[in-house]
Amino acid sequence: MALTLPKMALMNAAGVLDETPIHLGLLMDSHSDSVVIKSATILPRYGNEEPRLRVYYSDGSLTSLNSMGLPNLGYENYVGMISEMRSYNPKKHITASISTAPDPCKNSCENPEKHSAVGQYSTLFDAFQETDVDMIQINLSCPNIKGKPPVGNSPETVEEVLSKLNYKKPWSVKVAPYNTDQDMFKEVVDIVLKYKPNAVVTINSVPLCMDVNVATRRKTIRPNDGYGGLGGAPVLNVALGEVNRWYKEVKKRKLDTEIVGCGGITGAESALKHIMAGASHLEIGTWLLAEGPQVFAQLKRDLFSWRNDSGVEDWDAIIGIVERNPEVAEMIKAYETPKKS
Ligand code: RRO
Repeated sequence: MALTLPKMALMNAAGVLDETPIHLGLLMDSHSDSVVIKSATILPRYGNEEPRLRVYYSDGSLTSLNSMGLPNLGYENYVGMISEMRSYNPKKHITASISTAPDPCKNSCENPEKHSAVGQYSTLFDAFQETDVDMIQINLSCPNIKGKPPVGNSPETVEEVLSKLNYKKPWSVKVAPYNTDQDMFKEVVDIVLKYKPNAVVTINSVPLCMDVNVATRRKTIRPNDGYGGLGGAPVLNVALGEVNRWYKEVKKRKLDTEIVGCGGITGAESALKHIMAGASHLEIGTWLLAEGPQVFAQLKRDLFSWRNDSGVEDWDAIIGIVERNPEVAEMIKAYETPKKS
């Protein structure tokens, strides 16, 4: 099924302001084009111990560090909210997000099969497919489950999961940055794109990052020995590399899969970098956390005024333009290379 999203749709990054009905209501009222619901698991979860989230300026750059640990109300609660969200604003595109968790049955399982990664994703995917959501995002990249690497770090599990789902609605995958493991990137790209998702969302937060509070001389978050997922301005260039690499893989295979750029968008300039690298939709995380849902109206206004001023008639003309402009890239390189006098 085709995506029903207009080009250059703006939405919250999964996990930001999307866990409770009050938060979802604020997003429904915002100028976002889609509302993404917090990644849902089989059972409700409190998540990791606090403090588990920091949003701060690091030498002037808006940054976030989180080890939330998948706090969510459990899929049955979100399934129950969707018809109300739909009737509140019938035009808003709604995306459900799903994730596995360890011990979904709290060790009292009579049917362990059902609680394997495949079993969990299938249950969640089927449940949201029965609702009125427009898209289902399969989160393969939660970095913050103690002792459990993200599912997307195991190409075999990704294959097993994607091969078993019964696709009826538009769907996407949310992936981790693979910039430090080229072999894994190649394997995961081949598997994911074989199943022709409607969209690939890249990147999730950058795992195993840490911050230090200089005043207290301590790590700033508690779970996982202080390590968590980094977001905000410092991850922009990692995200641009990943958006561009996925974009090229999609084009190579002549697929319709769209790239949703996520990571380091804190204004129109970083958003335009994502678009020119290959993103046709954008997810906002840290900036939304810091400044609230008005960021969607601000970004939309600034992007459209840039497009007007630049005489760009439609977004397609500019999405992935860096790939069609190699000679310009060369020109810029020559211009920027410092010359010895
Ligand atoms: O809840 C989290 O700790 C979390 C998730 Br599920 C995710 O996908 N990405 C992230 O940075 N945090």
